[in-house]
Amino acid sequence: MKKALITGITGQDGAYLTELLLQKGYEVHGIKRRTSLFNTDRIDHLYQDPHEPNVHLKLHYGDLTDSTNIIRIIQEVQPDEIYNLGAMSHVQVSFETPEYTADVDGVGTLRILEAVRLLGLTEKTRIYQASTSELYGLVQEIPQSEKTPFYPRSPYAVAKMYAYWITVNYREAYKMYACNGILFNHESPLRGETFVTRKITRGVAKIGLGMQDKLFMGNLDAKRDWGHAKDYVKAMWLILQQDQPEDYVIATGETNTVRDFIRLSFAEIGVELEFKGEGADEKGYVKSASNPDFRLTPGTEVVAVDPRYFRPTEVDLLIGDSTKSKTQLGWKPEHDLYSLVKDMMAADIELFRREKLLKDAGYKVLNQFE
Ligand code: NDP
Ligand code: GDR
Repeated sequence: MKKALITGITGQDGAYLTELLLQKGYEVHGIKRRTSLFNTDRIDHLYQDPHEPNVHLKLHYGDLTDSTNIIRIIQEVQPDEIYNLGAMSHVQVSFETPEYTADVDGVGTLRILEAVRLLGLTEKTRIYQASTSELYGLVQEIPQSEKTPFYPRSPYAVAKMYAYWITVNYREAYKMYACNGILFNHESPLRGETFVTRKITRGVAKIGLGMQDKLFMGNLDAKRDWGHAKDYVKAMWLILQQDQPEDYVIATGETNTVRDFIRLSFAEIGVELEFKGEGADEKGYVKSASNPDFRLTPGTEVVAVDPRYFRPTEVDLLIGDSTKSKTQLGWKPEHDLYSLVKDMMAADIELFRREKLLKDAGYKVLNQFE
């Protein structure tokens, strides 16, 4: 039975990857951080009571800033594959916490590679590094491929650039099977609530159900190549199953604006939007509403721009060329933007329908201070 170790197992990708690897018969080990409240919601359905026999999912407390912890866990687990998904992954937050981001996202990767080397596991353990389309930053070329030069535009991207190159360097210096998956944005119903897609689908579901008035957004012109996380974790696994370690771009090859994503999300509740104004003054209004389950009046303002969400330096346009992964890995996404939006909207409508039902029935959120 193969053993995999996943850093960032409690995140969006960690959860889907765990599901995939368990299905493939792996013993999966994950590193989770100690938090004051439970942080394992996304993998609770996969959790196995450690008192039961044949437990295939095991969690270890740890942190990418703690070398000795990383070394000990890798020594204990002796993994065949490590998926380094742990990161402070929010681009805007990285402007607020640049040093911490460099430590976790940059040096954290070095800690993993160095632990594998120190423990004499260079021939046994294959390493996947969660690299990102944010490396491309300021547009140098479109579409962006493995050969496109990098121009990172945030502390997050700069930290990930270190991680990218240290992975390449350890591969070349110590003949390690260490690879970068340069993944473009990928989303799902498990996406963190402050990333743009999930913020939109949650907001639109709540607006439709009469639980929120308006969405306050940042740059509506930003263009992203959005895929589904379920498809992208399959690529991570494929990258570690090849004869030779190489780096791969994983993307859909389609790009859309944030405004397009908002439009498509509102369309899921039967609302057609019209946008008026420009930049910080742009607003979105209900043009027509056709679904009687979601009552919205034409003319209502439901989207406004709040410059608070603008970034000091923005990545304007991402669109990936994943020809290499299609031909070499045989990877192909099953979802397109429409099915992604559908999946996310259905999940958030369900989530807030339940919340509304409880509220309407007189249940309040439990608050021990009341
Ligand atoms: P999430 O933000 O959903 O998950 C990040 C994970 O990292 C969480 O499990 C988090 O733990 C953990 N983590 C954060 N800080 C530390 C730390 N100091 N030590 C150990 N673990 C830590 O990210 P995604 O699942 O979306 O992304 C996975 C990886 O892929 C990340 O590295 C991200 O940068 C990268 N990536 C993501 C893309 C995307 O579009 N989703 C695209 C390209 C790359 P906790 O739950 O406790 O916060
Ligand atoms: P990104 O994702 O920065 O691409 O990083 P995010 O969803 O945060 O932003 C995408 C684009 O939308 C614009 N935007 C807003 N973003 C947020 N979060 N909130 C808003 O209100 C808003 N309004 C407009 C942003 O300016 C940006 O242009 C994600 C992360 O998962 C990274 O970890 C990963 O490496 C990259 O994707 C690929």
